Amino acid sequence: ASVAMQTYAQRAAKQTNPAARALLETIERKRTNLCVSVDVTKQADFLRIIDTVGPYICLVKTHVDVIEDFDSSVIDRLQELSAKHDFLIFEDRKFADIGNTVALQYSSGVYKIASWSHITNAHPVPGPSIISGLSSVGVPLGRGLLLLAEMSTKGSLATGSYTEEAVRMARANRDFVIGFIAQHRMDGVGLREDESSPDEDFLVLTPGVGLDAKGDAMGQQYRTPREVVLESGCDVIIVGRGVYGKDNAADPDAVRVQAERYRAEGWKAYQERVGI
Ligand code: 5BU
Repeated sequence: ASVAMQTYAQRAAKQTNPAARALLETIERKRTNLCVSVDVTKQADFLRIIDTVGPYICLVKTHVDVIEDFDSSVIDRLQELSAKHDFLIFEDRKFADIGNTVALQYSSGVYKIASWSHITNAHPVPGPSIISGLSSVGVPLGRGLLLLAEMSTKGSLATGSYTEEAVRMARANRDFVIGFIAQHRMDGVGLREDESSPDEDFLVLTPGVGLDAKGDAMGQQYRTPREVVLESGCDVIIVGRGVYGKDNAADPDAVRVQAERYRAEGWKAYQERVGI
């Protein structure tokens, strides 16, 4: 069966990258393909939202550089919540520089991302050297990398041959590149005429997911969990404001209700896709 028709458990068993395997196992164990993106600026809001959505997610996505009162205790608390609720961590850093620089940005500085984030991502724009730089830090730690093959925004330039080249770069670095941030499945994308279809399983994590809005005032575009998982074959739905609202202080009950709702929608779309 094509990868899109296999269960998360079947796919977990075949993964060689530890972060990819752990993510698929977590999805299967908790029966959730929901990743919540927590883009808030106060550490108390950040940690409260994560504690509330924890039971319903496989993965939390962070932008730690937007937290105004950041200190290293935020990471300690985040790791405690990851253990308490059984989810993985994805810092959405979108690296985009030369190999030497991204290796430093990934390992060092204030955030030391590689030391706590199971998964991170990079723009393919610099070419394969960005993967070499990041993998020198991430592979020894058992981390996984997603390449940004497509974006959810209006007018995105990541289309066509750019997307195809991103997939080729991933195919050449399977020890570290576990998949993509994209809007569709990428299996077999970018194969040349003389290349046979490889037996490959790339994870596709998809932002730009919302049930109540079509977009925002700054170019974001939303599709439903059903469109993303069932029609486009993506594996994980990434939801931010759809879960915690525009108001960071939203009460935990409202946040919990939305997390349960997106979890249920995402899982139903997956079950329909694989026919279980
Ligand atoms: P939202 O509140 O659900 O719109 O948040 C979406 C999150 O996903 C936000 O953190 C973005 O930085 C991130 N994102 C995105 O929206 N679209 C993309 O193509 C990529 C990332 Br890549």
